[in-house]
Amino acid sequence: TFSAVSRLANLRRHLELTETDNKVAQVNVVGGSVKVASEVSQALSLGRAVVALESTIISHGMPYPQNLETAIEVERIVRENGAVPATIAILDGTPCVGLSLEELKRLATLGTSARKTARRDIANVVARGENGATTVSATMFFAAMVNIPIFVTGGIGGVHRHGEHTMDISSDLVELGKTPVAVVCAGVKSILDIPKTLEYLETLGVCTAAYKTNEFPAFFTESSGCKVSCRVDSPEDCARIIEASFKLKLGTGILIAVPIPQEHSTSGQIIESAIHKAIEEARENNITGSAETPFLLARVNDLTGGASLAANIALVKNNALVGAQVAVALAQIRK
Ligand code: PSU
Ligand code: MN
Repeated sequence: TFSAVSRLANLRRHLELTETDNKVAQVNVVGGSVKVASEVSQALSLGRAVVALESTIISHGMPYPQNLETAIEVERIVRENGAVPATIAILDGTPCVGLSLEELKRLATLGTSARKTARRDIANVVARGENGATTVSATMFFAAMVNIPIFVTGGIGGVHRHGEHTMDISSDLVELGKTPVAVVCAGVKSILDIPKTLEYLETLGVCTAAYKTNEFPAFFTESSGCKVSCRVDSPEDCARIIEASFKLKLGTGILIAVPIPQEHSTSGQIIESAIHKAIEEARENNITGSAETPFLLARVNDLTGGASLAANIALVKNNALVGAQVAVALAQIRK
């Protein structure tokens, strides 16, 4: 009976997925509905672990060819740890969940000529049949649409420094406030205002957990000096919180912040001064809005002679490992 019940539950999930697809088709999305790779839809219908991955990190977050190498490597790590990877992007106007190697290559070589697509850009990119690399907010939107509960990235957007004047607050935070997906990241970069980012997440009701630490990590370094209210110490710990949040239909996302592995965090001080310089340059050149984050990432990488890129790659891979373990633990609970 137990397996019959779980088969029924899986069938229900499958039906929900099909229904979602129909709904998309009904609203007449130009270029058809959301395309879900068969490996991904099969895993979802069987209740197996799936990990969503974003694509702005490929197009705008890293240079070619390291972006492609990292994307492939991250998918491999997810697989090696028992989950199915689903990289999300909009290709020729069609939102795709799960990309082929060819599609990953296309996105990696398009680089910044793919449009950086946050939630506000989705309709525009789809209607025009463009190529859109999805940020955390847009990736969460599509992951939730097809019932993928876990999503791995490097860093999320946050409240920018002086955000209280510029109102530059990433839509990633707002999405976390209203979309039930658990996001595994390495915290937020100190190009942003970390204390204000945490305040804003609290306001939005987002459970912000730190993995095996009491402090929120600062992307390139293990700690930010900011304490979190939730510490998690294992993938199972994370999975139980995610399941509780989903069962209660809280509706919010969950942030799981995993510190960069210690052996890669040594260059933190050098990176910090590069960040200060890059922020000054952005101000001098009047670079604001959605162009700011990609500009800062590229400048910090130049100024550190590639050290920040190496750290970025290391932490993304570590997040993929943890995210896959959490996805597997969650699938186990739901069986
Ligand atoms: N932080 C990184 N690397 C990235 C990004 C942020 O360390 O690639 C990308 C993510 O896609 C994130 C987006 O969702 O930048 C946030 O952009 P903005 O600050 O414009 O909201
Ligand atoms: Mn912004």
